[in-house]
Amino acid sequence: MSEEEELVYEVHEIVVQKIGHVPVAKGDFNHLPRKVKTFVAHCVQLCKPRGIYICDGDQAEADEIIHKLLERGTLTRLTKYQNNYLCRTDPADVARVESKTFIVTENKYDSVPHVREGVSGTLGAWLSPEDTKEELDQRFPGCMAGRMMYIIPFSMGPVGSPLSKIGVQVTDSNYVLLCMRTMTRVTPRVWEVLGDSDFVKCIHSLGCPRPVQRRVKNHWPCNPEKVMIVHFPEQRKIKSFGSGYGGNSLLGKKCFALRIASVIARDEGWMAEHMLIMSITTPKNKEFFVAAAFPSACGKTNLAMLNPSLPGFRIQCVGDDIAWMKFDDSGVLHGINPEAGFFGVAPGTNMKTNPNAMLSFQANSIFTNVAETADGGYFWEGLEDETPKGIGIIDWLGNPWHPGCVGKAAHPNSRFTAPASQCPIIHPKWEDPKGVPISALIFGGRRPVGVPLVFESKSWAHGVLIGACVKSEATAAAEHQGKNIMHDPMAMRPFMGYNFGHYLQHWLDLEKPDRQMPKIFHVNWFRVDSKGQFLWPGFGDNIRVLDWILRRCEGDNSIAEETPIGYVPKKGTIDLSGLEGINEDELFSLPKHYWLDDTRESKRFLEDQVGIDTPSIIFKLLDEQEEAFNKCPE
Ligand code: OXD
Ligand code: MN
Repeated sequence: MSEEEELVYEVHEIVVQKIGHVPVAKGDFNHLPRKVKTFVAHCVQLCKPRGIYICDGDQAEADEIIHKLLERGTLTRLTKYQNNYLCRTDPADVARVESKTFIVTENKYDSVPHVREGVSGTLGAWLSPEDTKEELDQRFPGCMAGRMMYIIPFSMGPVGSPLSKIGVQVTDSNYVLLCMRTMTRVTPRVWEVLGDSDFVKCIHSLGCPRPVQRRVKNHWPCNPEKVMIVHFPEQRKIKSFGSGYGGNSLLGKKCFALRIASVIARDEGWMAEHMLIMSITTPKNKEFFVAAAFPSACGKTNLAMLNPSLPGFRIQCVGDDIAWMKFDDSGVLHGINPEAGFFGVAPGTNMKTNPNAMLSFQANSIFTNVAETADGGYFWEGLEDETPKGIGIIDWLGNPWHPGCVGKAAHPNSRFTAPASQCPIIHPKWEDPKGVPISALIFGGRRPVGVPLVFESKSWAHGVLIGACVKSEATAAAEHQGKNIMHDPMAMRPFMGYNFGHYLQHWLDLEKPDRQMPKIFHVNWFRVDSKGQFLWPGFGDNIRVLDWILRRCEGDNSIAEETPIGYVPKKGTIDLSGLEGINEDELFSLPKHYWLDDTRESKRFLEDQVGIDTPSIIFKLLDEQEEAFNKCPE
């Protein structure tokens, strides 16, 4: 019996139900599955909320919560649209806090790799169970005093799909409840599907018990000094304290669907990845699904909803951020989007860069830390041409703003939260419990120099190496300033739930003779010329690269040539019709000394960061790459 199951709780059903002395404000505690009752009772005893609210996901619940948040001033109605709201957070709570995010296991090396002595590890942070207990004991006891505790039943993936998983989140934030309703499937059907099985336990608190100890800014209670997000993969549990912001508080997303799910996936033989899933139908009416992993803020949402510039192609979106994939009995990899909404970076999104995203959030959406126009609209950098000229704008901090002002109108990590079902090109099978068959996996990053527009791995293992070597220019979401290139292996650096070396081995082990292994590619839309100008137009023109990828998936060997980094397109095999001034030679060149340096740097990174946990084939392939470049003419 676990510590939680041993707890004794009493339910009194006289006037209102009570757990201990805490009244149940909504819902029927008696009808919850047994293990959920135990979990909730434990949370009540620990957090001491003033009441318990068991969520049912219906519209009346949303109306009630929105009404409360409007009254309090946390949300403002954006009157230009239907049921759209603006939320300004405390300016100290605007992004994921990687430095306070930990994985807790008995054995350190289950969580993180053996790094070289004197090197600080960047692939996840481990905290011992003892230190974790000490930290959490300073935070959680009584942390919900004077606040309601919301109990949120949610399914990641279609309710009841064999690929889906169930979580229960308790939170004292009704903003979090509202967003969880969009980003996951919140419904009492979850209780039925769950029965007596286990679920992922998610405990979230703003860390602001009443009476509040710190000044609350923007009606956004939080506790930035004490933020802590801890994952217990062995217990399938997450505890998050002090932040109400997206990735820290919507625990179904990064915490569950990536960090905890990557561990479940390893144990059960599947994959939980930071990948979009999209469908491409060719002019010959053949449909393919691909999954693609790019580091945060590299345009996954834009690619997932691409508006193709080549005639005859059709794109449909399955998901924009996370893919759960499993080989079926016939050896075909099938993927689902475990999420139900988009939590996208707002700045840069407009009718040119991503019309389908724009159309997804014209109603029923929440905008966090964007600017507001005087006519009740949203505004952010990138919307200048789509906003009435001269209109009054209030920035994300609540101050008047006009073009040319110092400072940004919207926070660079400001977000839209929109139901995926509202995307005009959402795939009819996006909720298919079987998932969709995946033909290709694509990695990518922002690589201004050296890296060609597209290349293909020589084998599955070589594809794993390509994923392990993903790097990108740093972004706002990654908490870093400046333009340095950072390693983000598999685009999972901030989201790894276990030892990255073991993760690479898990990927390698997925290859089996009776499986149709997807082909693996790497793309780079961001290469620049010597003047710093992009060599590739990107956005809708990326269909030209996808077209080449699909022809490779169909087995066209005439369009590729082998190089030390893999297969690249033979000159003239990417469809450039209607495009002018593309410098194919520069776009595809493989500068020998750049690649020698890059290969050695990647090797050093893996030696430093993954050390003895790195599967030996990875180093062997890197050595082969270095040798092949050494043999290339100057
Ligand atoms: C995200 C991220 O929010 O990757 O999706 O940071
Ligand atoms: Mn992401």
